[in-house]
Amino acid sequence: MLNELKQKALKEIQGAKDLKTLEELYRQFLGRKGELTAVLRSLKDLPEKERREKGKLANQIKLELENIFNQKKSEIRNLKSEVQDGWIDITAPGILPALGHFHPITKIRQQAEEIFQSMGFTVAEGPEAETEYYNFDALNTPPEHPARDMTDTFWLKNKKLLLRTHTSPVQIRYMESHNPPLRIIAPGRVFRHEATDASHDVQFYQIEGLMIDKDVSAAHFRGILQEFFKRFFGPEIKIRLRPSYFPFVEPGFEIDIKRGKGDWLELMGAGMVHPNVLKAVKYNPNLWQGFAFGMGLDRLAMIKYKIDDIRLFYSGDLRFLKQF
Ligand code: FA5
Repeated sequence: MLNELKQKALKEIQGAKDLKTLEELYRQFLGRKGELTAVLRSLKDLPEKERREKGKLANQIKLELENIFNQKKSEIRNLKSEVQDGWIDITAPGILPALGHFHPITKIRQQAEEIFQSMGFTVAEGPEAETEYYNFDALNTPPEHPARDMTDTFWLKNKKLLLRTHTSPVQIRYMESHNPPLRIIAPGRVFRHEATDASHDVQFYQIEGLMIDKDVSAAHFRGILQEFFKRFFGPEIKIRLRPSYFPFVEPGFEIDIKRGKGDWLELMGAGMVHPNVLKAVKYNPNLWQGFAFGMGLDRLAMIKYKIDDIRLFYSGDLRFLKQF
């Protein structure tokens, strides 16, 4: 009888494919209420001789089975993954692979592009290393012009190129190769050799805007601007236009924005395209007119995400970047 029990146990243990089944088998044979345990318990009621013989055999079988159990257990464990055990704990929290994501400035750029594109603007681009002609001269800013000192320029070693100080040169490049009417935005990186503070960095992003048509007025500009801000920020945004000066526009404005109870922050320069700029690209200023603007993308992001120091965007600090 004991040998039959042993054969049965051995067969079933060998057939076990996962730890759970193995545990159940252990309980069935060797557990507190197990079949072999029951035999061992019943020994005390047997006459001494029989008890000794049967006891010896039962203990031997017990040891044998325990060894087999342990062997089988490590065998199954060596099958590596739980998937191979045929048992997956679907309630266990998974380990997510670390996913990258867009930089906050990229997100803001994409959102702004989408809004302008829906208003009929196409996206244009220009080089970051620019010539003096596109960055200054064609924008009505000849070498002796005092406005050249408005921004401190990084000149490249050969002195033939500079790092563009604004995205306005893209206006010229685009108008040179396209006929009016046109509507473009030109997002991109710009560089200025100046001291940094909470709202100024030596490299930052702008979005240039340009619309040229037969009768475009400052009222069109205001309308486009209001629509953009309403869609970008929602209704709680306030806009303030101040008269200002840029050589490539006349009249010129600066636009500040304020969100909720926050402070006013200068966001962009803008104005009606100067006739000299139109002449530089061989457009007839008596026929064509338009507006242009240059918006600080970082400043837009600062207001949207309530960031009080622009330098955080380029700090490479993952604790900061992971929030977006
Ligand atoms: C210009 O760069 C003009 N090209 C804008 C323009 C375009 C005027 C077309 C008229 C027509 P300004 O230097 O003010 O203008 O810069 C424009 C915006 O860039 C600022 O309003 C501000 O939002 C952002 N900006 C300027 N300097 C910095 C800086 N150091 N760090 C971060 N953002 C800056």
